[in-house]
Amino acid sequence: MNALPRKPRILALSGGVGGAKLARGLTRELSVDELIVVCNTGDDFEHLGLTVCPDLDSVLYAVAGLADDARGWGRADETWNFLDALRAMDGESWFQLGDRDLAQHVQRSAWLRSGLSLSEVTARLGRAHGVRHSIVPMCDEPVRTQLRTAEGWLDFQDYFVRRRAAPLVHDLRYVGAAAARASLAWPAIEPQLDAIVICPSNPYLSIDPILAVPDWHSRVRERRAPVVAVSPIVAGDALKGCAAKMLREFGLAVNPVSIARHYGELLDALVIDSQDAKYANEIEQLGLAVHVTQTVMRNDDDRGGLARTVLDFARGLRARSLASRRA
Ligand code: FO1
Repeated sequence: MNALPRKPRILALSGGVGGAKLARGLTRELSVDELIVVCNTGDDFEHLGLTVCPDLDSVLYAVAGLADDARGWGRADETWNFLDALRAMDGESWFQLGDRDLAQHVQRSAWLRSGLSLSEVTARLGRAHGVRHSIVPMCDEPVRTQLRTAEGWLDFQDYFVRRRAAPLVHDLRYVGAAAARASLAWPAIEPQLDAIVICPSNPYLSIDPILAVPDWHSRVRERRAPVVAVSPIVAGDALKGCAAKMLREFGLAVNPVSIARHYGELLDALVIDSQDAKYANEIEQLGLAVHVTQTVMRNDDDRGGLARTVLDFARGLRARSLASRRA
């Protein structure tokens, strides 16, 4: 396994897609000793006998420069021979596995079957792709996100991909999270942290599963460094995925104020998009610091730029809180 940085400055919590973009930006701004990215594994599932870890893979592929940016998941320059052959046999083709991506799932599953932990397997996959930064699963035990819908409890991928996120969602649960242990030893890391960054990922589907692991929840709650989130909601919508749909179904406004309220006391500050500047006051009234900037990441310049902005903002907050503690 890659040695984890002993003195990381930034711990990022991430899902796939939007989170992976900021994670890539952070790896461009921070050295391998300064960053750890903790990924959601609540989306993981067993499919065709393979263990598929979509968010870990989205982050690994994004950081390695292998991601398909337009699709938001899987690899660029993909071919689909396996899927076509499977379809011709009337196999389970609702979840699209590209040929190159398939190799990742086959190799991961073989390593897991040989007894390696998901953390070790992820480090090996990262090394194989030339990733030097630490990208770790939130825990080694399986955790599975399920949604209570009008059709009953559904497994995440069944809801999200097979049913195209159409069923109305009433509730969520993260099966296995309560008994899971965080993948990282904390005492060695915490004192050096400048900030915990919550990437612009779906709070219910990507960040809450991480926080449902009791170790992660207490670490975030008892942090010394500021927790800074980037809103996944921009101009009344989610850039990708179903965060906006879920907010609506829970009777909440689709704006960054709902994101701030959702994280509540776990959050010190929120970065919101310039298009949502009008919400800054309302969020400040909740006791949070706010930074308004362009958060939409179309290319690597945007990803690096947003990472820089978030880091400067977080370090400013950290310096202010240290100064006020000294005063
Ligand atoms: N998302 C889809 O909407 N359709 C797919 O067929 C699909 C396949 C897929 C294969 C590998 C992988 O790593 C991710 C894949 N995703 C697909 C994305 C994934 O289901 C979700 O985007 C994430 O779990 C949400 O972060």
